Amino acid sequence: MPMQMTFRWYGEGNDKISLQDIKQIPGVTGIVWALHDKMPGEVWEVEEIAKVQAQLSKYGFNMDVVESVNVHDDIKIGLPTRDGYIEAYKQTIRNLAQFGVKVICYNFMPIFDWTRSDLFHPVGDGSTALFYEKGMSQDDYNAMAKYILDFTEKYNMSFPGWEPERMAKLDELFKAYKDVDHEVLWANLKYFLEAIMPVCEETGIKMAIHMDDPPWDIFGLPRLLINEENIDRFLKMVDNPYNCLTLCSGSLNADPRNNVAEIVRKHCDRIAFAHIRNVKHFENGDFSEASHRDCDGDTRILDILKAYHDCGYEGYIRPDHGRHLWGETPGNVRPGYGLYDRALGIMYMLGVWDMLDKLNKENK
Ligand code: DNO
Repeated sequence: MPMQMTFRWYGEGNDKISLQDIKQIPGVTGIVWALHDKMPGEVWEVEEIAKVQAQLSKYGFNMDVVESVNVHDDIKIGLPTRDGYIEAYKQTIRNLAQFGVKVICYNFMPIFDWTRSDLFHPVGDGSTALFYEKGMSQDDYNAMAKYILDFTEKYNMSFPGWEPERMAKLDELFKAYKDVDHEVLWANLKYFLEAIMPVCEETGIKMAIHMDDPPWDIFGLPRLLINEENIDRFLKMVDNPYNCLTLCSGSLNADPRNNVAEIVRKHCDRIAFAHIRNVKHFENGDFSEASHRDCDGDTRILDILKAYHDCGYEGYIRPDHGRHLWGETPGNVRPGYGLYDRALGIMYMLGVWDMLDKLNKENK
């Protein structure tokens, strides 16, 4: 089985891109989906999942990968209430299994999911991309959250992991996390995974943790999935074939010391889902996202694709964020998730992959 190309879609009424448009991108077999109106901790009901299945199957797409079933803060903090939320999570896994879901992508970042300081930063060619100004984002979490939430409110959007209900209680959340240092967070992650692994074994669903984005502590909050050493620790900590990675090249490579291709070669059998994204670094630690083409950024996309190919990767893959192109402006595009640059990214990846396949055959 070859690797399986997928495309993230935010759902009917929640994404301006249609399944019909996605169908025209060569090679896409599955849609990476989620029930985006669910709060962390709520069970995903069978009837709700069935609705999405009906939409996807009309176009012949599979629903094998979910991104994300978000983990409740009480689990990350380690509060006594966590057991109830873990039971709910297990029920969601069982419900998803009824529809053939194979992989759940999730993250274990305290309070915030991905963070950026500019969602539409000029790239220099007339397009824009997500941008992170290291200095600015370190200081004032309220200012950073306000920037994102003003955007989502203005354009009537919601970002996964940025639920306004949670963000309204930011100061309270920070207080609740005050004793959660790296070691406590590791222990809480282990507790969560050990509790759900039996359900994963029973249903065949792999849990694939997303890398922390950006890969360093922010606002004093600990982050774990940030480099090779910590990925090694994570996989050993719960050494189970259902405990896997969503290896996000862009998240990891925001720290230029990370060599993503090396991590692919080391842990290929535990990567259930690959996110391919290119990042350009600036000397002061800022970074901008870039096109998927190798030479447009510093992530070494060609080395990464070659590593997956050499390992015989058969998991799921998707283009990650793209630039905003050709009339994609605030208000008509989800930041990072336009149609065009992600479609170009897919063609780039498939071009590289097909050529590697061809060379392998010729050399046999
Ligand atoms: C950003 C995404 C993340 C990712 C979650 C997974 O665009 O890569 O939001 O979906 O961290 O839980």
